[in-house]
Amino acid sequence: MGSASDWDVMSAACATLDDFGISYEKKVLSAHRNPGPLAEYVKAAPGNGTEVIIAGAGGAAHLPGVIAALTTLPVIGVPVKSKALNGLDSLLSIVQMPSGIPVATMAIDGARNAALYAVAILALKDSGLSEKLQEFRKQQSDKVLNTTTNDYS
Ligand code: RP5
Repeated sequence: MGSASDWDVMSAACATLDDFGISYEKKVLSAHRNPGPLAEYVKAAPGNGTEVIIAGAGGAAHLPGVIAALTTLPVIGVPVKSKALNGLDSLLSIVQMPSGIPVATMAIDGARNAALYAVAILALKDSGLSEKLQEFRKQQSDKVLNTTTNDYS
């Protein structure tokens, strides 16, 4: 994430990865305040076993795009809601990538979905994880189907 102030939002990604038993590293590095260390970190990522990068940032949210420019690992961007423009600035900064350097852009504050998207990518080559993801979807579906009027009236 671009700042420790993003943690309130990005912690949902970690919680979801924990639920699926996926190991991860969480790190604060800013595209603007730490460009050099960020580049070193991203370039080293494939060598330490990183397979997917989730990048959350707000405002002039260039972090996911800069990371995507530095690596061919899949990058999932989370636009963090900003104070000034409610996250619209973050969303547009992340989603409008130039052709050739994609970032999979989630909803504003969509850290949980970012983790689920990472799980889906990792599940392509991990049958156990794929089963967990399918079970998660089934439970989610059942929860909706088992909703009664008592739950909302
Ligand atoms: C972005 O600026 C960060 O991702 C954060 O969302 C926003 C504000 O950062 P702080 O000023 O709170 O460190 O780079």
